[in-house]
Amino acid sequence: MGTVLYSVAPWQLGIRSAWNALKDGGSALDAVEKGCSRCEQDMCDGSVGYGSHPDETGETTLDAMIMNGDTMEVGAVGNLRRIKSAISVARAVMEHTAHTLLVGESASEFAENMGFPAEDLTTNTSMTMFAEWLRQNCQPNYRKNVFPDPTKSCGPYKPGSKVQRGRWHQQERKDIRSHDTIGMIVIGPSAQVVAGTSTNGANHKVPGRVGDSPIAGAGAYADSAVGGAAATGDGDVMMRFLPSYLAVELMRTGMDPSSACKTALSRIKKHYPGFFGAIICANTTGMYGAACNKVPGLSQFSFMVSNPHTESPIQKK
Ligand code: SD4
Repeated sequence: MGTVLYSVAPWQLGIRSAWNALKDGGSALDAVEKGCSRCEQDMCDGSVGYGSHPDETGETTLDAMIMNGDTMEVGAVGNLRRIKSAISVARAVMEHTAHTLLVGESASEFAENMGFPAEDLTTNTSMTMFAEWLRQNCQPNYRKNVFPDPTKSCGPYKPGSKVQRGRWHQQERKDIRSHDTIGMIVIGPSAQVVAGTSTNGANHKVPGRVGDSPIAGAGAYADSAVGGAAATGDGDVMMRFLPSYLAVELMRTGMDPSSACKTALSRIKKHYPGFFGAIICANTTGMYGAACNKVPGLSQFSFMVSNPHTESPIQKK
């Protein structure tokens, strides 16, 4: 019937929704959309969907993409505001426009025009996170945009300042709970490969920041002639290396999925040995693999698989 691969935390409901979509006769595109949507609605781990990971102004924004490996079409949204169903908006971009990626306020206006409801993406949880971050990092007169102390890590931004504003605190970058993505590869009954992602990105990001998740070849990639890949982790670093594209291209040369995943991550590791990230890959024969850059003492990523041999998802680390 097909295979569903799914990263990264044990969010069983997402993979079950995708698998059920295939069982009900849906396409691989439907399965990716349903699986990611389920996680968006459930606010999986606070890392996907609304209500968590506010930016430096307290707003939660979303990134998502979907790629059809039959046609090589991609639909994606970055920094999407006010709309909860990021993966469905991404699919609408793919199916109802000639474009690939829409961002920010314009993406939200597109979504509203397409009938998606505008809703508040903040919750008590996200407001509490924001308030705590302000308290710990910003000057009391943050609201007035006056920053006598340039070592504090929130705006306004000035040229020449070496302060890594908007960068997550080092510990936070390495804590899986402060950022994560649902990344999904589905190989449908007709061997169509579809990959997709959805996330609310990095906690306390600079407004306007778009991560790797909605970038084709970075967050995910699919080619029905070969297979698919999806990545999670420190998107600011990972998107510089297009790891999902590289993994698919390595599988095209005949490399097995596990080795392709490892090789794609090792490129990043060469320049950023301490980066935190992971990738999953599957080829059209149903073989799959995953790799993770292990950072000592820190939480690790996991992934899940459903296929005709193991209808209940198996979780792997
Ligand atoms: C991002 N890659 O926005 C996403 C978040 C993530 O583990 O997956 N973090 O950078």
